[in-house]
Amino acid sequence: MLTFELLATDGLARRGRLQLNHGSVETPAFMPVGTYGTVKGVMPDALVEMGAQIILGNTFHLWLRPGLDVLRQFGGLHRFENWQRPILTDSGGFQVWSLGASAKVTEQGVHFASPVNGDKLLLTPEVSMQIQAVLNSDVVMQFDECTAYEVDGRVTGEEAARRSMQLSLRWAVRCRDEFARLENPNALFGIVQGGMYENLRAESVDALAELDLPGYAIGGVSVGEPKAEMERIVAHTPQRLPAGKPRYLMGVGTPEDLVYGVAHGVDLFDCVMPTRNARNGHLFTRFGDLRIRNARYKTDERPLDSTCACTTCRGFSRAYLHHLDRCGEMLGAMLASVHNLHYYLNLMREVRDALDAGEFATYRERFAADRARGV
Ligand code: PRF
Ligand code: ZN
Repeated sequence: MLTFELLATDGLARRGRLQLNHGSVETPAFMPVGTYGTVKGVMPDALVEMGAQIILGNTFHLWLRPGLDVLRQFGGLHRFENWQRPILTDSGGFQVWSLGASAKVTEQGVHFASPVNGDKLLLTPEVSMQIQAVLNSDVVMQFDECTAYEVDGRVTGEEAARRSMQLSLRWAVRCRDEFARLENPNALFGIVQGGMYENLRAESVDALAELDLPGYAIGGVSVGEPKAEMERIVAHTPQRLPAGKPRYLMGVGTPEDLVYGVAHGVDLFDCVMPTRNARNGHLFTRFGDLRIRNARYKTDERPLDSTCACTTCRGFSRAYLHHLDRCGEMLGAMLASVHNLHYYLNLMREVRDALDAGEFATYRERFAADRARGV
């Protein structure tokens, strides 16, 4: 079950509310990534406290470990990972694709060797739907092929991008049929592909809209292309999707990318950046990014961000976080992950408030000026 309500618009930007089986999601929203059934380094109650409304899981990883028997025993992913709010799962298409040469794509699906034990596996649209039904994900993503930006330094040409996009469309139909056969009570989202070609993106949008799915994602961006290319696609595609349905930009991005996406009609985002960068000492703040490893923070008693209300900023100094990072202490990665996720979730909260107040354009200018100020 899924309903999507548009509460306000400002230019192409939208303020909405998504109703899913495990609860509602105020949009625009950022979804923390929990690949293996854990948002790395962050407890579920901390996610709730910082305002996470929905988190991700990955079909591919959870299929390999712990496997379907354990997940079936727990009645799905929610009880297994102790997360009661909505979950969206990616279909495995992108994750298998990320294995690169060791994966072989055919009409049937993707053949690959398990990176865990070397077993020969075949992931198909049907298998992906079956796994995501066992997970009981609130939002199920179609199985797709993410078109590479370039292979061996050569940008993917239009004909190759078209074949890949059309394969994803045929897989979307198979996903819809299998999802219906399984009588899955959740929501299936289609994924727009088409590489860097606006005509192909438009064809993909039109064909997916015909399937009348409850939501749509934009895939195949943030795959190594120049920033200007990503922005060109994000300026083109979201506004062409059905207005009454949620739009999800997959795997994007920096704080600036999120605000740009909202301005062009995107409702949902996910990205490993806040958690992955946290583990590498890269912190996001209202006044720009900060590398906690830098010697200048050795004696700095200030919090990471004086305007941040997160647990980390309320109790810990830059000097302490610098120390933990230098020593490789796990608490350092945990505190940094809490802060970065809080920053992303709060950014989306501020964007929603600005849209509610009809002040998104002003907010966008202040956001850019603040971020350029420097920490
Ligand atoms: N397809 C799927 N998942 C994804 C992507 C995609 O194209 C991307 C691209 N940025 C991230 N995650 N299924
Ligand atoms: Zn903070």
